[in-house]
Amino acid sequence: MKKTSVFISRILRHKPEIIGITLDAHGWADAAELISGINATGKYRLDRSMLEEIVRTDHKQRYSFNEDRTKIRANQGHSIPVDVELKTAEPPEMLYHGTGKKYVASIRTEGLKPQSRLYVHLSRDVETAMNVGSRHGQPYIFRVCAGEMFRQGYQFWISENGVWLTKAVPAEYLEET
Ligand code: HQG
Repeated sequence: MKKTSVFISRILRHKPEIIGITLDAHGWADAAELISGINATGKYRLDRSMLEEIVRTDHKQRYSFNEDRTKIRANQGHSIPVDVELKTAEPPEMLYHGTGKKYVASIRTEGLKPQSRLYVHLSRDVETAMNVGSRHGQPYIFRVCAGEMFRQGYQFWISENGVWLTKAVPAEYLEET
C-alpha cells in the first residue's frame, strides 16, 4: 500500500502521462482512470476501497476527492502547472524550511527557490521541517521571516493539508538556526 501511495503521488503531482492519464486545469484526475491506469502497469494493484483507504489514512493528508468522489487530486507538491485553488492566507510570523546541508551555501546566496516544484514549501514547526530536510541527507533548518515578507507584499498560500507555500524566499528573509 505504501509503495502504491508513493506512486499515486508521483502520478498526481508530476507524471500522469506514465499511466496514460491527464489532469485537468485544477489538478483533478478521474478516479476510475487512475485505478485502471495503475493496475495496467502490472506493478501495483489498486481498487476503489484501497484508494479510499489511502486517501483517508495518508498521514500528511496528501490527497483529496471532489464532492461526488469521482475525481482525486494531490493537495500540493506539484511540478506540473495546475491550479489547485490554494487559499491565500496571512502566515505566522515565523515559518521553517528544512533542507539538506549540501544546499545551504547556495540557499544563503540565492534564497529559497521552488526548484522543480511550483512553490517553496514551508513548515509551521521545526519538527516537520526536520523531517522534510532529512529527505535530502544531513538536515539543516532555516527560519523564514514570513510575517515580514507578508508585510512587504509577498503572497503566501496554505494547502488543504496545512503546508505553507510561497513563490520564493529572498535570502534577506532567512535566519540561521
Ligand atoms: C532546495 C515533501 C539550492 C530546497 C515534503 C529543497 C515537502 C535549493 C530542494 C514537499 C535552493 C528541493 C517539498 C537554492 C531551494 N539552492 N537548493 N537556491 N532553493 N533549494 O523535494 O521542500 O512527502 O522539491 O531546500 O514534506 O524538500 O512529498 O522540496 O531541499 O512538503 O508529500 O531544493 O515534499 O512532501 O526539494 O519538499 P523538493 P522540499 P511529500
